[in-house]
Amino acid sequence: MNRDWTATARTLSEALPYLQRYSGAVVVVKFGGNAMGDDDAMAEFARDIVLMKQVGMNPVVCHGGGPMINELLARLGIESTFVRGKRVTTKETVEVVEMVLSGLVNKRIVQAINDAGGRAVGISGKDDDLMVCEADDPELGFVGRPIEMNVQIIRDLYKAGLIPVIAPVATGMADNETFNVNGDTAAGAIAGALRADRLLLLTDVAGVKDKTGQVLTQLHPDQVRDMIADGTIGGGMIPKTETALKALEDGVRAVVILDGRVPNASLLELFTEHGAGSLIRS
Ligand code: X2W
Repeated sequence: MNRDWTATARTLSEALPYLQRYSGAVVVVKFGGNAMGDDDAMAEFARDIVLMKQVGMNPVVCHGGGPMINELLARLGIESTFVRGKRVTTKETVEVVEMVLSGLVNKRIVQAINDAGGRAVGISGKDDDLMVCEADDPELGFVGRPIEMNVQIIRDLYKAGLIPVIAPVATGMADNETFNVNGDTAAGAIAGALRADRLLLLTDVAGVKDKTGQVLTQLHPDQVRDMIADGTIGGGMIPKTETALKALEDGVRAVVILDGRVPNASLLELFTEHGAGSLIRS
């Protein structure tokens, strides 16, 4: 292959202002189950995260894994039911949720980051009481809404050169209570508590679209509220944009909703003028 090495060098040079801007920045990356592809795509995601760390940023990975939970529940003969985008979670289901998220999915991401030369540590919202929840809605069972965040553990990890990888499973106020938390909700709560510079929501759509289906690259929170109210934003984009609005209120500087299946999606967003997806900021 005849590569244009001059272009590679120019790309690096053009990234300098972005590297300077984001030096020391805390970037929470939500990696949704739908954005996780095959092993190659996972390896590429991991390389992007390790690159962020290498250039002096503090990436914090919060993941989902809904499709992987569905798969194991199906194998066990348990039906998956969703209400307003959230899984109805019985005592039996929550055990499967914890096994899949804290076990399979979390360790797959940790391993991929470590294989890419990073130092990932996988935890869940239970570790050091990172995320304490109460029941979100009686109809949903053991679905948690974060009411208390203790993010010092995350700061301790990134200051020590480690990359935290967090599964959205949490403790309740009562003993032995386990809550299933929507991955976007958990990422937003963590980003908010950290006052993160960026929250990247990696999903399987290109971003927030207007009525004509065009992706909007920049949005003000008021615009997002109007679009939710008039129905332009619908379906699965509602919880994502609501998470974004809440995170901005909590002090996150900007939220980006982008397609995680695009190669190097995070790098495209952070280190190029082009950007990616929809950026929401006041
Ligand atoms: C989600 C947690 C995983 C998740 C679930 O049980 O599927 C609730 O719905 P994605 O891949 O980001 O959708 N929890 C309460 O959010 O995964």
